[in-house]
Amino acid sequence: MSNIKDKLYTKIQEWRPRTINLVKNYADVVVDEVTIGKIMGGMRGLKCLITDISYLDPNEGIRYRGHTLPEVIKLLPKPEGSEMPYVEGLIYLLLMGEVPNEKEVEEMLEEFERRKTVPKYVYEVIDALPCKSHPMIMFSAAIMSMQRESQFEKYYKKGLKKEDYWDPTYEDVLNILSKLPEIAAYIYSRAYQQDKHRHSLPGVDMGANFAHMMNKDKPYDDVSRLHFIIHSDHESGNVSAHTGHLVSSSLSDIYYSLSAMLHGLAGPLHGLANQEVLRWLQSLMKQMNGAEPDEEKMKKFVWETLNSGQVIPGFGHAVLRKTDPRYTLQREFSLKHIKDDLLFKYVDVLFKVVPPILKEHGKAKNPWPNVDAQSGVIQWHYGVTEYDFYTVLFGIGRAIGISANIIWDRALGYPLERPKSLTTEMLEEIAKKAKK
Ligand code: CMX
Repeated sequence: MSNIKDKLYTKIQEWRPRTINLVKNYADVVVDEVTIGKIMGGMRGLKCLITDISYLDPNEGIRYRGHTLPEVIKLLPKPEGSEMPYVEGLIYLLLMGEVPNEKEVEEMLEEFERRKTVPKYVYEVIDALPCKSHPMIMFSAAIMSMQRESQFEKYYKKGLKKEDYWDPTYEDVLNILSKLPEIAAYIYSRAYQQDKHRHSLPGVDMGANFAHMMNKDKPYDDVSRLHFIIHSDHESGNVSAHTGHLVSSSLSDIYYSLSAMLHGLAGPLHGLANQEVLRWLQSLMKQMNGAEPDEEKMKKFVWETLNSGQVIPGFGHAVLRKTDPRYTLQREFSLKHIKDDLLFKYVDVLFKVVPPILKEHGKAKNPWPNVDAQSGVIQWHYGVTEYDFYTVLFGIGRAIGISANIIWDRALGYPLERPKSLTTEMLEEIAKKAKK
């Protein structure tokens, strides 16, 4: 067993009695109320899931293992000369629940290094798809094609004990996470760069390697680190995380689970929103003839979008009730590195203009910007202008948190997810009785 896996096993053994105690002694304790509003409203806010990897406070934003995002950026070890930490260190934090030291990050880097070669057939699968396919389709197909490598499936067929499920899952997770950046970069070259792919650099971290494969200079390595880190986890109720967990609860392996979560991430109300932001911004800038942002004209454009029945992409959130700290971190990065970028100036004026309009419009519970309002703009500045690709970048990050959750789901023996459905008639009956 590697040092990391060994240590994780110790953590799992220490944690298990807490789960057993809750299930055994407190199963009947009421946590929340299921109302018709919650059932009809996409279970918004219903407290019915468990994860210890991250927690989303509506007014504070996400905490990874108890740490706010600014703390995560500050506390995790960084490559020399970089502003942003190792993504591999973040993976360690999410898995172990503690901030790694330099040596522990080094061990994680080694784990990734020895697993990162992508099998040749994965490229062939991507090549077999039309190069006009959406990059998310290529990404999902590539991940699915590797399902044949699953250690979980192999050992499950041989008769794996339930308490050991986490072990081959851990192997699957590291095997797939280490390959995602190269798969994504290959998709980028296949879709947009006439197949001019650059393979992985040995001996560098995920951020630097991705920048190399995307053929980008500094600070794109930090852009990548920041992007993967802030997108990695957002509790377990969002569509991608919940999908990953749900699929995995049937003991489908990580390849099925991650491919499925990508399909949820691909929707315009979720991960595709960063692409939508760019599309929307481009049409705004076109109307403005590429001039410097003008508040009054922008207000008019925002109202036109709302009045035509569309949402303002990059604003609002199902849980958050303030500016997303993931937005703020990217804004700070942008103010430092790309403050004269015209697109960024537009985004910054929207930050000022949109919230009061959404408040006046009166529908959105949260008028503030979310992560997607900024992320595409940074990519655009550094030359990744093909916004169909942005959800793939989100997907690399999100795969990290979902995978950490799935390892722990297995370690703690979480069961098959199976809520109960009712018919409209049944709800009407319940409603009638409650009125009497
Ligand atoms: N622009 C216009 N209307 C909005 C809005 C926005 N940005 N955000 C919410 N609303 C509307 C909703 O469409 C809903 O209208 P209806 O009652 O007519 O259906 C109403 O306000 C209430 O919605 P809500 O409770 O505030 O928000 P939800 O939990 O239903 O949805 C979200 C959350 C993110 C889907 C929504 O805010 C939205 O569509 N935002 C734009 C798309 C976006 O940026 N998505 C990315 C979110 C981050 C992520 O998960 O990746």
